Amino acid sequence: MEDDRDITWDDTDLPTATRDTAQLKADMDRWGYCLIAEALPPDHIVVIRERLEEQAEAEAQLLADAFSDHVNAPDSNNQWVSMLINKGEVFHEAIDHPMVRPVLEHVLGPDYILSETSAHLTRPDNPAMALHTDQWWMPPPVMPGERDRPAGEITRATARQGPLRKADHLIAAPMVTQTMLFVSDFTEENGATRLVPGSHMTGAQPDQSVPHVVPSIAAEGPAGTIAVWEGRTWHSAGPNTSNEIRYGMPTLYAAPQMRTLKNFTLGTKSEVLAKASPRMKQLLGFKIWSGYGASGDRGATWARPGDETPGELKL
Ligand SMILES: O=C(O)CCC(=O)C(=O)O
Repeated sequence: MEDDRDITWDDTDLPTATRDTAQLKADMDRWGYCLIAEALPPDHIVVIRERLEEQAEAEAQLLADAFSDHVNAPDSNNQWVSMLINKGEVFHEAIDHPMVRPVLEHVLGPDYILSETSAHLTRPDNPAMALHTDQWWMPPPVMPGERDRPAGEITRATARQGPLRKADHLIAAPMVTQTMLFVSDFTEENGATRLVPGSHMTGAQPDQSVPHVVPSIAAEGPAGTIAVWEGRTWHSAGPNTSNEIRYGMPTLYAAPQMRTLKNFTLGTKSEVLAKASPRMKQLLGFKIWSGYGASGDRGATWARPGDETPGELKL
């Protein structure tokens, strides 16, 4: 028998792609995800796609680890192209998109940083990825005196799993949010991202079985759409049963106190940094947040390389 903790949905209630910011925020609150319609025009998508195809092909040919991946099953037929920040200015608008900003601010607050800027290509026969959240590392809240889970001990494999039911205890806040730019049309057949509506309320990580044992929906839509989901929402890449490659561009954002998936302060190429606006430098993690992220200068606004900051001083 259903009760008010069960998470179920009527397809007609679920988010549809929109450009109405109030609706996007409401969808995030209620369902843990939203879809931004026509975020980038077709001509921009063509340029992004061409750059991505070229980069992915070159990495597949030139980099030995192009297909290595700790998230996907060994029989995967997919490819991640990471650190897109360094791989073409064509990607930069999608990384800091004006329609994504209010949604990020709604979920994470006014300050957030980039955690990853990547592309995910799933090829024909690529199986579904295991369902997961983007904050599997979050220690579950406990009652005073209850033994907590030491934060540094949690791994993807040992994160606490639970059923698709609204939690009856305190749950953690979202600390990250992910966007997915559809660089090709996303269809159920070509492996559109699977999302579990309402799963952000479970306070738990999903069962990681493939094929999935939990119901989900395919985030379908034309190229140029951006899907946004928050850090607690269960999701994965869907299986690609079509004969075409699915091109997606996931970008992960984190609250400013987090360690990020990619180390942009070290990994951003100097020529990219030289052209970066203050806003982009902030996203890359160079702006000090409440004293965190500083690199040695007291009271500074921006971190500087260690070699430019005071070291051992002698009188
Ligand atoms: O490629 C997808 O559809 C999903 C990617 C994903 O799950 C992730 O980046 O966390």
